[in-house]
Amino acid sequence: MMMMTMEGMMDKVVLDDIIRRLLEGRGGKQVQLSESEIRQLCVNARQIFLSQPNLVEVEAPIRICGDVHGQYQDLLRLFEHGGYPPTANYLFLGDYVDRGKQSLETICLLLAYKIRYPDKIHLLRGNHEDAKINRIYGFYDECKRRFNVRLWKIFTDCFNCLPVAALINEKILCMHGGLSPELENLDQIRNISRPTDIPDNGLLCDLLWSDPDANIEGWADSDRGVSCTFGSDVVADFLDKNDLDLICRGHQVRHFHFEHADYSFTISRSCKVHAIEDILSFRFPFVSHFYDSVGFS
Ligand SMILES: [Mn+2]
Repeated sequence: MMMMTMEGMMDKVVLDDIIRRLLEGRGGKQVQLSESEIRQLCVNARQIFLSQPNLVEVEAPIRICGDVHGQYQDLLRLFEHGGYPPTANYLFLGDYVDRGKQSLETICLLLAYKIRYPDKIHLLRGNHEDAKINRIYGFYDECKRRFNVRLWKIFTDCFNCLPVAALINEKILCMHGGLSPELENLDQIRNISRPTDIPDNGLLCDLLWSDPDANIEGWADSDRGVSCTFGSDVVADFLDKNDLDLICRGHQVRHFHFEHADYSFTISRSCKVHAIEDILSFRFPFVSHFYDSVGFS
């Protein structure tokens, strides 16, 4: 519906052709879209991000995916496993670019799906969807090598409009990093204005950068040198005050696998340890599937 009311949206046929070519990258082949196609993906996706709230509200069943970091083959395997859009709903928790070899294919496929199926796939912002960071960790170099710096700047304009959090069934709060000492209620997230870069401190910074730490109480400084860490007491208190069941986040490497009568899922790079019992008591088809990836995100 939205597609018809928005001006300058790419045609379905054009999008489907872009998606088809990107999917031909299975097996490691580089897929080189044209600069103008990528620019259009960025401009159209930006428009859709801004038309949807900064706290995206979605319903289960939905597949939640952690950091992809330019590992395009992993992204394709993830869709292979979980179903290509629009056959399943997806929520990605950010960090699409940097570190891996194919940030461009990764972000282009995700943006193309977002434009094609705006209500079936949601992309949250990670701390790497920020010019200060992806200037250093690989994305800038890939844009410059395969296209030019102008295109990297167009991506920056798009990333500055990504939403920062999602709420599933009004009970599960999802974001890339974690909680913030400034965060008291969800309206504060809804009210963060866009476009914006990611500041060095404060609410938006924490949502994209903070980490849980099971060994502390309250808040502590982060070894990352940015934002902070928080204890399980902070999580319990926040969930209680906001009538939530769970916080689901990416940003760190984690490997869990467990199965349950109602669902089976593997989580790496996502979901805080504290929450596992909560997930087990939360009965709906919930799949979060990832593949091994590199280090700290
Ligand atoms: Mn991260």
